[in-house]
Amino acid sequence: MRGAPDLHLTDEVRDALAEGRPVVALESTIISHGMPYPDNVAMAREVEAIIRGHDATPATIAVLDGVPRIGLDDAALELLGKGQQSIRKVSIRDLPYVVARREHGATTVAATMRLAALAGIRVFTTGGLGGVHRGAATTMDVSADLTELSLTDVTVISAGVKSILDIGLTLEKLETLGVPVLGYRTDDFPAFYTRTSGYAVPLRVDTPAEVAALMRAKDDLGIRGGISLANPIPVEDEIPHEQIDAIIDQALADMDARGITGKDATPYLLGRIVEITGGASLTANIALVKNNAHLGAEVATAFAAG
Ligand code: PSU
Ligand code: MN
Repeated sequence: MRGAPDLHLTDEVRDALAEGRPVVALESTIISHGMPYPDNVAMAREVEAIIRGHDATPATIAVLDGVPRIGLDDAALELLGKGQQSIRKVSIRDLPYVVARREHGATTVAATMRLAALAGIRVFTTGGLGGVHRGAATTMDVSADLTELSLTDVTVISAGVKSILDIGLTLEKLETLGVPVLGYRTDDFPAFYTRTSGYAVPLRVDTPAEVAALMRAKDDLGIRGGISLANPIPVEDEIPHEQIDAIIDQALADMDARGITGKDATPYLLGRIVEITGGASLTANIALVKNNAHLGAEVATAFAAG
């Protein structure tokens, strides 16, 4: 018989959890594979500061030398941000591999959710969720983020799903998987760079307390799995559809021309969109991640208060 997983929690995260204080999980694929250096490290630090500003405790999650880390120090953020291609992108299937080989790994939404849940953290904020890729009818490329949302009791705050994915199919898949998809103060499901996607949000909430109440109701009903809370990018940071749609189409065409598929698809597309927009997409991405951190801290606080 094997024992409990060997997780390493920082003292501040361990203390906060033991005392029932709010803790917010953060992922590391966004650091190693979602943004260029050094903006990625600056973003990671700012997001932690925002969460601390709400009197909540940030727990950025990654695997270092095979040990799942719940809470990272500054040197670890720098390592993950600078390492980029030398740091493996770790989704659920990759977790046992990097642990067994004592490698470093930057965790996706799916892997971060699983490690957060193992540590007892219920709220997680990020930028964008993975989903059903365009053309999935033939490629079958559907992010493990979606299956993880059906399994693991963590509320994930994102700015919705960007249109590098098939937003309609992603929402259908989440319905099939039984995942509550909540729009925060919106009736239209947000599309990451834009506040609207043209798809109605399945359920709407207007306060962090409503999200916390829904989490408790789900627990009481014995319904396992996560919640997707979609928080639109602030109006002033939005990139209009007229601008971003053509750029995303261009990035998708470039990806196909280069034959890039599978786990490399999302990082390639994000990087290419930053290139084509001359950095404007990165500015928007950082703004929405920070916006989500505020909401994540509020939700964690409301849940801890219950
Ligand atoms: N979307 C973003 N930035 C990101 C990601 C998605 O805007 O960094 C990352 C997240 O870690 C997400 C992962 O979990 O990409 C999804 O990858 P895949 O599609 O290979 O499952
Ligand atoms: Mn994929």
